[in-house]
Amino acid sequence: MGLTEALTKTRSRFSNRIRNLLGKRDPNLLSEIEALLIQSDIGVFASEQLTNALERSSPSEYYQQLEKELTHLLNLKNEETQDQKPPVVELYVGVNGVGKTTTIGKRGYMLIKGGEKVLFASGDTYRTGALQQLRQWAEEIGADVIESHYGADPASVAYDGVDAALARDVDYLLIDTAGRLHTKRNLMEEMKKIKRVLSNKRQDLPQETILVIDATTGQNALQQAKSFNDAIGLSGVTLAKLDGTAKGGIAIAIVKELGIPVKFLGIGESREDLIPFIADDFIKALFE
Ligand SMILES: Nc1nc2c(ncn2[C@@H]2O[C@H](COP(=O)(O)OP(=O)(O)OP(=O)(O)O)[C@@H](O)[C@H]2O)c(=O)[nH]1
Ligand SMILES: [Mg+2]
Repeated sequence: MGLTEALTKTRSRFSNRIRNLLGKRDPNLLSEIEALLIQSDIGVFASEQLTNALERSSPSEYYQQLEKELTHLLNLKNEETQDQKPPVVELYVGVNGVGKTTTIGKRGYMLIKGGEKVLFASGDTYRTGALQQLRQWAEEIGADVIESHYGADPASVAYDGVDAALARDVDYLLIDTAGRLHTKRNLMEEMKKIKRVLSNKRQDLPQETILVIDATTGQNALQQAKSFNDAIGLSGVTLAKLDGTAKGGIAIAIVKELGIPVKFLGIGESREDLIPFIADDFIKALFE
């Protein structure tokens, strides 16, 4: 599945409805457009800004103008990552069932295809099934996985992961975490501890803290991004399950309202189904 196909529902909710709106001679056209933009999950802030930008054009130019402004708005946040010293440690966090483990599998595949050596570590030690799932992904794509055991301390698994990555000369260490704990321990506290242990190990670790969110949950996903960012600091977001949802506009709200870059899009369940987020492509697919 490609991006254009994955965005089918989002596009029909967004672009088609805007086109319909533009076809009508509505005296309140701009406020109708603003309402529609907000309903498309792209956020109040971005919607207002976009509508204001339209005021300078005539209605016949609105559609093109919207596409241009959206691209502009998203590109503002596209920053290049600096040279990272290996192993690059990517910590994946998020509430249960959003797609963390699957994202790691797909991301590993993306890296291995690019010639990188990849190691997985499972910080989800609360379920034996979680370890098994990550091991299966490692086997499928040819990544290494460090053994961690049911009940082990996730922070110590992360610590051992870095040691193993250094010893084996690995380029990328991808760390999976739990979405729900079986103890009363707070998920955020646990994530903080993992980050602390990593940065004590080497100051620049982890280079990436990536929140995985489920695109089908819309505004709820935005709220999760805000809470995780406030609690542990995020370097990026992966928007999983973009295929089959009409709520893909949430990608724009995350960048614009929270200022967090969207790094990857999950567009299916197989190993090929993770793509880098490129603002121009995303907007183009949305307006196609
Ligand atoms: N359609 C679709 N399904 C996805 C995508 N990413 C993950 N899934 C599915 O979502 C379900 C949950 O994925 P997991 O990777 O197990 O989620 P998790 O966040 O690791 O879950 P926990 O470990 O229980 O917290 C699985 O059935 C995945 O196949 C995606 O981009 N598209
Ligand atoms: Mg998992």
